[in-house]
Amino acid sequence: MTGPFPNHPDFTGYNEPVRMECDIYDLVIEGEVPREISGSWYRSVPDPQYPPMLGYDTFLSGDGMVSLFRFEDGHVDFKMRYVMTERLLDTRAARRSLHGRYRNPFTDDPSVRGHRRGAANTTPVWHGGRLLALKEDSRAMEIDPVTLETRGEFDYGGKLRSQTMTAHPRWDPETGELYFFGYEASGLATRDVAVCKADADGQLVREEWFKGPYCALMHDFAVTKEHIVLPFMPITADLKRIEAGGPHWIWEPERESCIGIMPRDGSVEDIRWFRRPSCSVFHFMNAFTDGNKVVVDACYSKVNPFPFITEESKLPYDPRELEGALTRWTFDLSKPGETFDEDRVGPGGDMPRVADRYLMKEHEIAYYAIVDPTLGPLYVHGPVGAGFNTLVRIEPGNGRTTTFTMGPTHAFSEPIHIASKLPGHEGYLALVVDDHERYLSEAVLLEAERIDKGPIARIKLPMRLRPQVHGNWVAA
Ligand code: V55
Ligand code: FE
Repeated sequence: MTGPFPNHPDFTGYNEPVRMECDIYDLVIEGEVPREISGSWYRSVPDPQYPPMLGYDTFLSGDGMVSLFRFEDGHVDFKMRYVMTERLLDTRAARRSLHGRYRNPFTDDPSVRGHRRGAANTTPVWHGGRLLALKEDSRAMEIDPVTLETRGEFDYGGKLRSQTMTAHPRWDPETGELYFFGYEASGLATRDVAVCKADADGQLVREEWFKGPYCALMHDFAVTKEHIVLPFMPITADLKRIEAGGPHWIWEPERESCIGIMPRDGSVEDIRWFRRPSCSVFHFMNAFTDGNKVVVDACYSKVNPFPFITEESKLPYDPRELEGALTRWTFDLSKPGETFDEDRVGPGGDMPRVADRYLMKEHEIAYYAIVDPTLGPLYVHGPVGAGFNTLVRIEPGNGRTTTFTMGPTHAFSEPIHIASKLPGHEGYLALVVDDHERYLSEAVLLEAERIDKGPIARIKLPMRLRPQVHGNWVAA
């Protein structure tokens, strides 16, 4: 048996753990899935096997589950499996949770000291013929793309020196290369950051280290055809605090944000630093180089968005401070100095996506999710506590937006983009939508150019899914 989960927003409502591995053959579909859509949509879901050992742990610690919507000939099959990490194997052997605080091994049960504790719960990434389940505090876990069975830890054949790999690698569709980084590369709370590249075959061909200005929660980065953008924003770690059993991260709003830009084919010796007051960006929409300028679209927020980090920083949590905007940062490399331009291009939101054809180049069109507070009450959903209720299509060049919503009761996860083979067709968006009244989830398929027209297909599940983190589409 297992006891009940804590009565806390990270474990109640839609965040109540589901813990179910399953297969569903031929889901019920309202509407029609175009037959040209053929491939696999993988999603990563944190879903804790057991209640937290210390009474509370964040949503972000949940054991990684990978789910798969497989599209073929207008049909969709569904599959969901745990990633069999060392963390989960240890937990299952003991039939209870053995891990203490988020990213603090000093709070673990002594029986797992020295064991790997990564949960592989953030992003499924397909590269070099491998499906990787990623979490930024660890190396990748390799998954069978058809059965979702876990193959084991993946460290590029023993070549990767970094102890960690970001959950947000950046793929160059023209070269097939995967750019990534690892922070805390030499261990807990270290300032070492590894900048890495795998070639189209999935071989590690580059790994270079540098020391960041401080140890920051570097959740994402940006890459253009010519530059790599390495952001440090002051959610910071300190080894002494962690060793004393304290929180891994605290938010230090009095510190600066530092953004490092290096030539993509240059070296870490060439990083140039830019600065601004503290801010928080978890995801970058896309970035491109235009002459001397590096342009980065960021899902900007004035403060750290995670309630548990604000609480553990002993700062007051005021959701009104979460003001944000889709923000365009322009770094003019022809000018001296450490400042850069900022322009608001759209409403505050997150979970950005651009079509593969725009990756690392100027994106005329992009998609992301927002919370429209005028729609109605917000429901508990995901790690920040409130679900998105509106999907936005934006043309960042002119600020034009269109939206799609299903009302306040339906919470949106991150959209994926599926390219169409039809000439001039903008492709499709798919996202999981969670119904807070009926407690059922579904996948919704939209024409990317006309999200305001509503779904062309609603792919129904007979149960509630736990909110996902990220997903990716892999064409057949
Ligand atoms: C994030 C998610 C994580 C994590 C750190 O969305 C940051 C941001 C699901 O795990 O460990
Ligand atoms: Fe992320």
